[in-house]
Amino acid sequence: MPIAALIFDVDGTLAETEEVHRAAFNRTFAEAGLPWVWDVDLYRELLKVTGGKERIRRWLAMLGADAPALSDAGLATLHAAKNTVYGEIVRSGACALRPGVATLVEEARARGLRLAIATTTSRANVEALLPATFGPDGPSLFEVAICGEDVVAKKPAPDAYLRALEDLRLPAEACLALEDSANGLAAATAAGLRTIVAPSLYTAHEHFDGAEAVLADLAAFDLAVALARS
Ligand code: XBP
Ligand code: MG
Repeated sequence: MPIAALIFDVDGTLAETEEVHRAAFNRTFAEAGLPWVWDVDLYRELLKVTGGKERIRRWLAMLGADAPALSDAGLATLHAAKNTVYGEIVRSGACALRPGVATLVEEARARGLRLAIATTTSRANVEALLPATFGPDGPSLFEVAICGEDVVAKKPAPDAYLRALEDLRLPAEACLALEDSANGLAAATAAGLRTIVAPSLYTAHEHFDGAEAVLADLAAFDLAVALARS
């Protein structure tokens, strides 16, 4: 079936956002008086859990008996503060699109393809990232944007992709997913999608069995060839 839409993951796919998330977590912890510092190796481990709130919960479980008592409301407040810091950093222009993303989006639009987002990150983060990276028209480039709040189960569950397909009113065979992580690939594959993977800073060591292609970045993705094959 011909490809009618591209569905993009956000974190690690559109931009290398995870270092911004990590910096935002650490600044938030310090401002809250918490003695936690997530270094690169620890964050790589914690990233196995998608979703910032879920990641903090995992960290509390790792601390075990040393974990402070944190109510659900307290956790939600901490996470919201992290996303405020994330938004500030992103809006300062500190995060650029990954190579090939702008060209791919432009080419896809020129060829009449529809664009969507399926991410586990919070909507506020997407709303900060799109204008800061694509420019003021960024949000209007994607006609569907499914975010963390829109699904019960985050990646590797297929929910975000299934919702994106539903909102696009397209079958999985008519779409291509673009991902950077094994969790994202699992989610897209479980939704029936063919998936192109461009591993990112934190996912380079992962395995991507079942991907349509694994590329250094999306600059290496030839849309014309993919469309001709579909
Ligand atoms: C990305 C994530 C997100 C971000 C943080 O996964 O796991 O949780 O790290 O976002 P994917 P929030 O790229 O597979 O969608 O803190 O807003 O949850
Ligand atoms: Mg990702």
